[in-house]
Amino acid sequence: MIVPKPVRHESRPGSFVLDSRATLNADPALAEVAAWLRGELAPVTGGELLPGSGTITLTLGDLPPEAYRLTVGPRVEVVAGGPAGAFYGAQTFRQLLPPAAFRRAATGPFTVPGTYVEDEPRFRWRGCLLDVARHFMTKHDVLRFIDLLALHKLNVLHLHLTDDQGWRIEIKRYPRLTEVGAWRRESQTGWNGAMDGRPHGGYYTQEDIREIVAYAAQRHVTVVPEIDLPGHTQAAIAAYPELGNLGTPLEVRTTWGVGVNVLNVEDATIEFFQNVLDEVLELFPSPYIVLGGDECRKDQWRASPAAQRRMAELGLGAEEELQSWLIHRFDDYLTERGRRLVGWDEILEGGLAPGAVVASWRGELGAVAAARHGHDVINCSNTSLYLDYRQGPGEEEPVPFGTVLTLEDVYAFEPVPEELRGDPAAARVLGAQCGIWTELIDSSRHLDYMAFPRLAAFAETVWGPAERDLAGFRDRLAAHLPRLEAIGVEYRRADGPLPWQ
Ligand code: TNX
Repeated sequence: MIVPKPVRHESRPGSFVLDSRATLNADPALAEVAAWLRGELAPVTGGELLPGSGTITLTLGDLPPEAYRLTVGPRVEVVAGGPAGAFYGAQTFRQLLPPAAFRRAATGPFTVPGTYVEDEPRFRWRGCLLDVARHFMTKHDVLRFIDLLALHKLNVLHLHLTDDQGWRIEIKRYPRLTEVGAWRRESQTGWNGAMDGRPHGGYYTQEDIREIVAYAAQRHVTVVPEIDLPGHTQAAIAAYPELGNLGTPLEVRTTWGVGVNVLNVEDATIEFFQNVLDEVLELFPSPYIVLGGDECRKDQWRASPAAQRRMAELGLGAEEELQSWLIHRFDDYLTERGRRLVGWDEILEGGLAPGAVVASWRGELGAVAAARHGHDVINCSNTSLYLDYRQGPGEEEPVPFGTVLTLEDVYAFEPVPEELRGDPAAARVLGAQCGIWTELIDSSRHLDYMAFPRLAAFAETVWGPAERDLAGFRDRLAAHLPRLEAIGVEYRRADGPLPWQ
């Protein structure tokens, strides 16, 4: 009962016993995977899982990089196309152990029934966005979350690092971004009076970021940073008022919703963010960098003589074109440095920058349009994948946010939008991504509740075949939930929340 469901999974005669006598041999190219597996199995094996007669072996074979074959009999053999495949094979092996093996203090020996698994993912972008701007998650919480993504064979953590309500990454050249921008004061107003209003803050130092990126890389998760602009920038403007349009100081925003404060379009502002990006690129090896582009209100540009002058100089007729011009400049900047810009689907408005990848969130229309124009697309549809939405209609749900998105809704999701099926443009869909926006999620505990088990359903949709089998998924989930429990994940129970909120 593996989650996500492998391509092929059969029983075989015999069994394997995992105890302190087990040994682990790995191809040198898989040394990191072996080190990780030794660490994960240490509570079960009671020690080192040293190289020896090779009761567990990790080897390379002629397969795609993320594919693996796992055979369990008197020995355990993982044959993989590359380190990622070996890692997924090892993750599958862990799931063949009893749930107790996921405890930090586990007592073996554990017997694993004879098994053969053949597996590889359908999509290469299997992502989850975590908004650490609205509510900061500690480094420890992020590392733990990366382990949970990896357990489900997800491979992208999109970290939403900046927004109106907080700037969460240290930038050495501009210390006020975190000295000022990472902290918001107490307030009584807001969209959700019950949970908003407390003073709040926090940020990651560059050392923290390096650690997060390296930890994720060991687990074959790419951390894709987002610096949201030109909207969602009030925290940055609070730190450096010259970035805004008003010429008067602002504070880090203490309410939710789409704000009016956006960046100005001066050369100095573009240069400021290019300098920020220089540090970001240094920290994140990700080929993809997200620069937002979402929900940018144009009111201030309409009212600003400087913005209007710029539009006249550039011969632009509408403010949407001004945003598009700005995004093009950043697209050029990233392209020159060998990276690709990802933007939310609003970057389609006013003309899409040539190399840009579209993260389509407002349903799937953006995904269809961008793919047909030859752009790579990540399906982030809010109607299927926004895990900040409530999981049931009940009064006792901890999130007053209106839309209901059940486990079954997520499981029914298909990464390739219906309109693109059978169209060669479907090949432009790199994959899909859940969104965990945290206006109303203020702890790791609450994050667990919103993410699980819906993230397990998502993993099946983006790893496994296009066909859905809800009954089969329910069975797999019944076997999987005790693993989450052993890890200490407070997932949502089928009958609703426990009264901890
Ligand atoms: C829309 S998705 C947003 C976020 C909010 C989210 C709440 C996107 C690109 N923008 O700023 O947090 O809705 O669900």
